Amino acid sequence: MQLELKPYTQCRVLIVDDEAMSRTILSSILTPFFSCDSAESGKEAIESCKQIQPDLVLLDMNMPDMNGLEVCEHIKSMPGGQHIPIIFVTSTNDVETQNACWEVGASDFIVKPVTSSTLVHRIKNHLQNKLRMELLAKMTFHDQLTGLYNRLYLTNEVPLMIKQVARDQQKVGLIMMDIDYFKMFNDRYGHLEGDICLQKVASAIDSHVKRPKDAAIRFGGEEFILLLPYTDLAGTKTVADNLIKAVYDLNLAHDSSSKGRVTLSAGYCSQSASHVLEEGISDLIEKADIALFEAKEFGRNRAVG
Ligand code: GH3
Ligand code: MG
Ligand code: MG
Ligand code: MG
Repeated sequence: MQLELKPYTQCRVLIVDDEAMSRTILSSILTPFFSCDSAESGKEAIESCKQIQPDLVLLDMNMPDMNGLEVCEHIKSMPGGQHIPIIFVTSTNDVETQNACWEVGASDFIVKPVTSSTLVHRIKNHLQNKLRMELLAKMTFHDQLTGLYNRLYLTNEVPLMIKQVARDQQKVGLIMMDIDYFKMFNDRYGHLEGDICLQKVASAIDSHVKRPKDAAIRFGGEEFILLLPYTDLAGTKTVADNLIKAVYDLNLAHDSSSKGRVTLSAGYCSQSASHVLEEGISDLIEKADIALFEAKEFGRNRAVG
């Protein structure tokens, strides 16, 4: 997993101002340090936020279509918008205006004319905080070795997603996977090769994540879960069979296994999301686990539902 903060030059700063001269001045100050985009109205700013997901917004207060306060409120209510720092840059410097900015969620307030170096450093500070928070969130919910989601994600974030699927009266599919004879793999090739094998298998599983709400999770040592919202049993079976084949096709040597290569076994199930909400995600996991046990019993390298 990538644990470094991206460089400032890759951070997207959106400059919002209705006056062309202001946009030009701000752009020329900031372009050497950040990746800048600009918008000349409130509506355009909101559209840009949807399109490019900026890392920070510099926002003018007085604009003809929407004032800065309205734009700020709107951005803060968009998905992911609450994490975008918004800095007001304005010539209006009275206490009421400043307070109104803080109330709608401003991260900072800078009075025109701006001092170039102060502006650049303030932006850098806000960006650093944002990037650190993003990194922490990523570390909290991801497994370090494989980069897949971890169990904390499963227990803390997945129930929220299942609630949405229940509201839509749809099903949730779950595939529980376990690498076959992995203890023998470690014994034969060593623990470090074992780690590399885990990464390759995880990446094969991750490549089956097709939709934004699908989630590949490292459940334990060599056990993985693929969670498929809005998927019935037939759909879940198709994905499970494809996964078994994908890992087989990696053709990773494992001469202590009967197949001569690394293989996967899987158990799968699908249930209505409202049932999962009532019984808990552990019920779904248990069902898949029982099916996984059968897959092992029936000879491994297969999916059972
Ligand atoms: P089965 O086919 O029945 O699943 O047998 P198995 O050997 O795969 O299952 P077992 O549960 O006996 O062994 C799992 C092994 O996975 C043992 C453990 O050392 C290894 N393992 C767990 N986590 C890691 C890890 O992070 N890295 C490596 N290299 N090995 C791990
Ligand atoms: Mg203006
Ligand atoms: Mg296991
Ligand atoms: Mg195993």
